Formats: sequence, C-alpha cells, structure tokens
Amino acid sequence: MLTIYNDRHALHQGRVEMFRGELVPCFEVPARADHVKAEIERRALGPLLAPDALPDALLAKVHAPRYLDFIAGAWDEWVALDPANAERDALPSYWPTRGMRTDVLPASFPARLGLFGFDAGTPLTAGSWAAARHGAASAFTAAQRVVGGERAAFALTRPPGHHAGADFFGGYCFLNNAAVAAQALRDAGIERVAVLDVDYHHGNGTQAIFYARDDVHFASLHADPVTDYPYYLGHADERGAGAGLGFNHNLPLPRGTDFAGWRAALTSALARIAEVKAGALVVSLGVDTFEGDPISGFKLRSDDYLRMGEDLARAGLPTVFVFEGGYAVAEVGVNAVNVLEGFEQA
Ligand code: Q9C
Ligand code: ZN
Repeated sequence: MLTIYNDRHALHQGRVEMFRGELVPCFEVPARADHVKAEIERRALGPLLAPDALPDALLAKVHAPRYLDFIAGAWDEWVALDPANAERDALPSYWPTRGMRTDVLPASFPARLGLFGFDAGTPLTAGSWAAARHGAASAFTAAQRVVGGERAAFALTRPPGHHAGADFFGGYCFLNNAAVAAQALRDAGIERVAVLDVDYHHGNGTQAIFYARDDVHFASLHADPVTDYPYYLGHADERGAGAGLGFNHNLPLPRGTDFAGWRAALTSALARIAEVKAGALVVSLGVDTFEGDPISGFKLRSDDYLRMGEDLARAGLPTVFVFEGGYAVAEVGVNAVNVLEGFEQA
C-alpha cells in the first residue's frame, strides 16, 4: 500500500495539556508517527511518498476563512503578547458559553483562542500550522492517488484531525484531514463518499462538517459520549439534518468493549455504507481502541487489527486511510500497520 507521509509532522510538538487541574506531558507525541513509519518500513508495506501541494480552494471547502486566518497566524500573535511565550505552548482558558457572542471577533488573542478552541488539551505550538497544513496535503494526496486507480492509500500524519470542525480546534486536532480527503474524492466526481471513523473517540468535527450533507455519509464507532471525550456529541440519535438526514450513523459503545462487540458494530456500519451506495471510503484510523491505550477504555488486542483490516477490505471500496489517535506509543506502529496489512491480504 502507498503511504503519503507528512515528513513535517514533528514541527508540531506540544509540551503539555491540561488534565484534571494539572498540566501534564502531551499524549499526542511525534514518536507515534515515527513508530508507524518504522513498522511500514520493517514490513516493506510499500513506498513512502511526500505530499503534493494542498489546493487552498479545497481547504476552504472544509474550514471557515476566519478560522484558517486565525490558526495560520496564531503562533506569531502568541509570541507577540510576550517574547517569553516562544518557550510556552498556547492553551485556551476562556470560552464563550450559551448566550454569549461568537460572531464578534475579540481583539484579545486569548479570547480568540478560546473562541476557536474547545478544550485545554490541544496545545498550539510554533510548528502546529505547518505540520497540520502538510497533514491536510497528505490526506489530499492520498485521495488523489485513490482517484488515480490505487485500491487504497494511507495518509500518515499528525496532529490528528477528526475532532477539528469547520471553525474549531480541539482533541489534539487543528485541520480535519479525513474531511479534506472526503471532499477531494467528491471533487473528483465520486457521487457519495463514506467516512468511517474507528478511533476510540467520536469524530465530532467530521460529523459537524458533513451533518447536513447527503453526499458524504459519516459513520463512527466510539466510546459513549456519556462517559468519554468529546462528551457533547456522538449519540446514536444524531442521524443528520435536512438533506443529510439518514447520512450520519453513530454507534456508541460502552467502556470495556472487546473486539467481538466492536466488530458487531462495524458490521452494522458497513451494512449502512453499502445501503447508501458510497463510491469510496475514508477511514479515520485511530488505534486508541487498543487495550493498552493510556487514555481509552476498549479492549482490542494487536491481532484484532488484522481482522479489522480484512473486514474493511470486504466493503470493496477504494479506500483512503487517515491516521488519527492511538497513544500506546510502543504498540501504535504494530496496531496501525496490522489494519493496513489485514486490508491488503484480504
Ligand atoms: N487526557 C484523538 O484521539 N483528552 N484525540 C482526553 C486524556 C482528549 C483524543 C483526556 C482526548 C482527545 C484524535
Ligand atoms: Zn481518539
């Protein structure tokens, strides 16, 4: 399988995230992608290629102009507040709540940081924008390769993307790579695209981007938001809006779910994807469903990811894999590449 590798991923290197009243070392670290790359090379899965340039017009179909403007310039604004900020990550600590104004952009940088960000766990660093932009380019390039006739391609990138919405960052995500891939497939003439999100966490950003659309079906298997991040979206009764009604499919699962339970939900998600006659598949490939993941609560084992890949291949669709979560750093390479290898060998 082809891998489009974001070789600038390490430009995004968060130091700390807020967790239970403390700043703790980031879980989302550059070594994650390094381990996946090493495992691809060790198994000779296929070539690692650099991304093509990302068309601005494509990114603008997924994200709002005022959000892109903000993120692109955010680091310089942060350092302009105080030169000592160059050594510190930017994290929001103010948020507009119900009844407050989000239409008027505050002049204050911290106020805008909280307007565009929805948690204090997603540090913005010197290289976040460059890394995220090359990640979106990687997802775009993987989609282009699939349009060009590849059975599948893998965008290996970080920071991840599925929590980022049209105008917000959070959950370690800034640009929605899976949404960029889906939109690129649509723009290439595929009439309906399915995004299947297998990360442990609900892909709230991807859902929100496509919620009112019938041309991109979104399906997600994830920990029930009643107990797990992102908490405020991902329930089973979210089925889409307007023309998009019926094209959003959430399958929340309890903490402690093992592969047998998880796989039954996958079967349902794939059955619905077949019903909607999707012409291509984007897989938001998070492997934080692993039993050893430090921030998650499912019980998948490394071999289960081979079976996952086989099941995904049986959908029979041209497929773009986009790397998302997975924080058991030593095992993340084996687990992610098991999905790709299972897919190829099916
Ligand atoms: N400190 C993705 O997997 N924090 N994002 C949860 C643990 C947010 C995960 C609490 C988790 C975001 C792409
Ligand atoms: Zn996740």
